[in-house]
Amino acid sequence: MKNKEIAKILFELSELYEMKNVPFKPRALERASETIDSLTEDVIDIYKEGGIKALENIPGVGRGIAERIEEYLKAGRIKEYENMKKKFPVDIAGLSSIEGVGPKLINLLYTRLKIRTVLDLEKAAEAGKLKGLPRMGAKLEAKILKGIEFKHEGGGRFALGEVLPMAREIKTRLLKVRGVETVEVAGSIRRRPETIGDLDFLAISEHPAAAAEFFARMPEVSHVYGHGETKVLVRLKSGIDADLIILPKKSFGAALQYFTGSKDHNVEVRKLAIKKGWSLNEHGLTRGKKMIASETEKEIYEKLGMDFIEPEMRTNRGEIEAALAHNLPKLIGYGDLRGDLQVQTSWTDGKNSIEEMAREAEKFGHEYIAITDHTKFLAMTGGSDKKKLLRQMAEIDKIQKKFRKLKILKGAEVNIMRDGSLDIDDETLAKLDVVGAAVHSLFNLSQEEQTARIIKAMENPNVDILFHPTGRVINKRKPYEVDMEAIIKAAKRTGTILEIDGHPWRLDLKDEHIRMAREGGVKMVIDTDAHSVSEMSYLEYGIAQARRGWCEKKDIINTLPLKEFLKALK
Ligand code: DGT
Ligand code: CA
Ligand code: CA
Ligand code: ZN
Repeated sequence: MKNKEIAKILFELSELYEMKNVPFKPRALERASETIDSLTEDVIDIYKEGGIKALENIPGVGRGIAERIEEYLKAGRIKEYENMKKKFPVDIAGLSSIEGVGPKLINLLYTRLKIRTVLDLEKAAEAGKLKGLPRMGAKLEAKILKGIEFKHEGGGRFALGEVLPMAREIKTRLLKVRGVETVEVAGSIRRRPETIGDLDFLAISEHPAAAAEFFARMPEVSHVYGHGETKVLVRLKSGIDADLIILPKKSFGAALQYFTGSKDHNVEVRKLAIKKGWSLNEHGLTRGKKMIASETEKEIYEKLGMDFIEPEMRTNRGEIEAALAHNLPKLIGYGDLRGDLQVQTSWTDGKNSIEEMAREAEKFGHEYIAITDHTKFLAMTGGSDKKKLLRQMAEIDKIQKKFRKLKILKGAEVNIMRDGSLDIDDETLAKLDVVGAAVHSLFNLSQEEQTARIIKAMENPNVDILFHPTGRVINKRKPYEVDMEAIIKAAKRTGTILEIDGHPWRLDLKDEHIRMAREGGVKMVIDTDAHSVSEMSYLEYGIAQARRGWCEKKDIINTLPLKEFLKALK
């Protein structure tokens, strides 16, 4: 799939034109970049099926952009981009990902200080060199340093949602290579944490050389670090590293267990082997020279006296003890949800209509979907006031008639104000089926004030769900200060449901809070926070998050049929 690469080039092109103060072009390129980035369909397939005409049918893609995409698909490059890049050899995407850095500044940084990378920028900021630039004060310099620091804390790691589709795509292609019998993506990807350092592929093949050759020559590879007979290490154009290890079938389980990690989990498992006088490594579980188990992970865990531990739980936070005592939770499954509960539409800042979102929900086999557009305090999204909400409710009644099985629930994502009140009156809220409340302002309040404000909102009998309870955005914004223990207690007392927001940039609640909520007897929902039909596939990230928080089916109320689900709300 080339979508990500194309989206990145279009984005950089838009910034390059913006630096030159070219009108209109930058916006058009940026819009096209965003759409292509969120397409579920592969641009290559679209092109193969319908040529340049089909490309032009992608929303936001006009003739000019379609031609550029065609050029990239045919020649593997876009001449215009390469020429501009030659004159301006700067890591634009990297620099723009820092809070406070835009195209104008990137231009200034390069022409005045020859800054090309985030590292160059960091050095210059630390040396106090930025202050001397026009329109650049100490305050902006400090903001940039803070932005860089926050990025470092993420360690340059990629969000799971950025790399999982790519990993799956590579796996599919590897499976077609001659002699390849099995491929697994091991490492962190298999455990589904929020961010990923690099990709670890394992394959069984009778012709390791063919698989290795294929992997090293994949079109998305930008650099080959090493290419042996059974091991290949590469960097991909998207900036992430990937390894492939090719193994014989008989040791695949041991290798999969070893390379799935986490390292902390493995260390503890190996200790159990050592206690028995055995040894465990990527080749197998052995007693002296005798092989005890190696072909499947399950055998290895069983021989060590444990139940099989799902990859999402392998963090060494109690799962080994639970597996030895045979009381691991039976985790919620990836097919267990019956509906999506946070969905924005073109009534506010979503890209698709209510009907389009509902059709997509049908495709997923959902029984219900809640339409939860923003409300008026979020003015920039066109948030609904009372009148608009009432109009939308009437519209939903109309659209509902076109659907036989799917129930379209009327909802809203209301804003929690400073004093814990909401931006829509209770009488109107009472008419909705589902009300989610969220903090979208005043992220810097003290923990005491923030917590009190949220609890006040939870006490409102119309508030069913607390949306994205900590407000963090992965690699971009820290969570606000909030006492999660107090929130969980309040959820229990008031019967408020906590959301596990599956949007890959949010994943909020996070795993440890999910576990706390579950142990506190609080129910949760998993939803997508989708702003377009393509984002409705994000449920799987929410489910992974719930599994990492040890959730069973009964902990998540949108596993229930519609009637019971509605009863579980306030
Ligand atoms: P990442 O890539 O940072 O998101 O995280 P991982 O877990 O994929 O880490 P990575 O790619 O360095 O290594 C893949 C797996 O290999 C890791 O989860 C566990 C295993 N592994 C790597 N190094 C060691 C080690 O020194 N000891 C043990 N027991 N396992 C290791
Ligand atoms: Ca890895
Ligand atoms: Ca690795
Ligand atoms: Zn929104």
